[in-house]
Amino acid sequence: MTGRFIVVEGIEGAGKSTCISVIEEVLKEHGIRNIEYTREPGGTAIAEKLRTILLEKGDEKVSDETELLLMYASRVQLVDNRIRPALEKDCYVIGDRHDLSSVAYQGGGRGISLDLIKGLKKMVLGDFKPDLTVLMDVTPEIGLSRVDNRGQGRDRFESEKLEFFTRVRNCYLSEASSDPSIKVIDATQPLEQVKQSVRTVLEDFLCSRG
Ligand code: T5A
Repeated sequence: MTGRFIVVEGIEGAGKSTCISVIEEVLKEHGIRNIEYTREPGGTAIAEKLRTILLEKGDEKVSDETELLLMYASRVQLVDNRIRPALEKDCYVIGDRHDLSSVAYQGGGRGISLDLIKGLKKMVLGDFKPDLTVLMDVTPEIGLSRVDNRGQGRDRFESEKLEFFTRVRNCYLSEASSDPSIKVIDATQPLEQVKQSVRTVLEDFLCSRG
């Protein structure tokens, strides 16, 4: 595959949308026009139905294992139907979340064994992984206050307690410490500085790829 898969990760309100717009800007400045956008969970007709099930607040409790399996069901639909075909056509794919979200939320947050999650990933997606992951790092206090400032209420995940997001964040940072393809951005900085940090990461990535 000749395309590149760039993923943006982070807890709620970390500023992933801002990061995605900077990545798009830098790619275009480098003359890259073939860009596809994805979000997870979601991104295909079936995966969007799974997204609705996963995010809505209902009376029936979603078991942690159900949540994990639905996340992967959605991901496989997206990788098979959109991401791999786009990469094969030399596209750059910018993903709003991918596999690392399952490690951080279902592993770190819910407490499901990381070995189990990584085994499941290997079984359904093999060695498929992003070329670059930009991890927008904020404290849960800041992230959730930004979510609340939007005034759109909280979905099923956003309604979790602060401690849940602290575990998610710690798991993200722990994974980043052992994987050089994950670049951490201090997303508590003022917006202009955050944008500059993302820009630097992208420029370095494109430079290293020649
Ligand atoms: N999930 C997902 C799992 O549990 N497992 C998985 O495997 C996967 C794939 C997805 C949910 O599913 C979970 C994680 C999620 O809970 P979603 O709607 O896609 O749900 O949720 P998010 O991805 O978290 O989307 P958000 O919109 O909440 O987060 P963003 O995109 O990071 O937030 P963004 O960019 O809109 O920024 C939030 C606000 O902050 C401001 C922005 O202007 C915006 O208003 N802001 C800043 N303000 C000040 N200074 C800065 N530096 C700022 N940066 C942004």
